Amino acid sequence: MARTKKRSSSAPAVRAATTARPPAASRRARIARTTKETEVTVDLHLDGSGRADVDTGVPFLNHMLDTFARHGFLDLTVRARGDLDVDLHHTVEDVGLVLGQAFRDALGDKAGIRRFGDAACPLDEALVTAVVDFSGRPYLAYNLRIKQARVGSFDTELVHDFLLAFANTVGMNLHLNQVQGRNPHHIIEAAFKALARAIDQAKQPDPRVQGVPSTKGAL
Ligand SMILES: [Mn+2]
Repeated sequence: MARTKKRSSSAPAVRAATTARPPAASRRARIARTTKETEVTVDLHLDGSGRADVDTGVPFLNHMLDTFARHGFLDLTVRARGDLDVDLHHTVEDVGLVLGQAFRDALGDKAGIRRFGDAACPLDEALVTAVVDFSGRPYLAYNLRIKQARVGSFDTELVHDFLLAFANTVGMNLHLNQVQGRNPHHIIEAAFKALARAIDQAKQPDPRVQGVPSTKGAL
């Protein structure tokens, strides 16, 4: 009998990145990733109705992902179990990572999509802008100026960690700028709404776009 090599529990159960990506005709993806710190599963449909079913064990993150799905017209299911007894960090960062992998897979080779998107969203006194480019070149310009360390039990600096993991694994350029704001819940929620609306633009098929929207021929 052939010996089968057992995957170690710390090895992520995800496919390695490839340079030439196939089209994702379904615009759906399902990614599961297990490490010694977290277990995360994401089901994503880019052409959804804004329906979210999110349980990460981190209530504020659940709230943000619910908002993100709603305003991004995504169907999104997220299940995460992490070592919250240590810190929220592993779980929040790994959800960002797996969500990004799901986007990357669901976008496929990005043929025929708009690629760029931008949005400005207010929430009471807060106003945040998001500009995205599914460029294949990961970059995050993070300019939220949140003075408070926490929203409830959620560490506000984890927003940066979440978005960095997300932008890196999608392979997207993301510029997030706080125009103004005082309340940290408002600032973060406005950021997630702006991100959702910008991504909704960028993921849209555009009949004028022939093939992959790049002079290089690949993204
Ligand atoms: Mn809220």
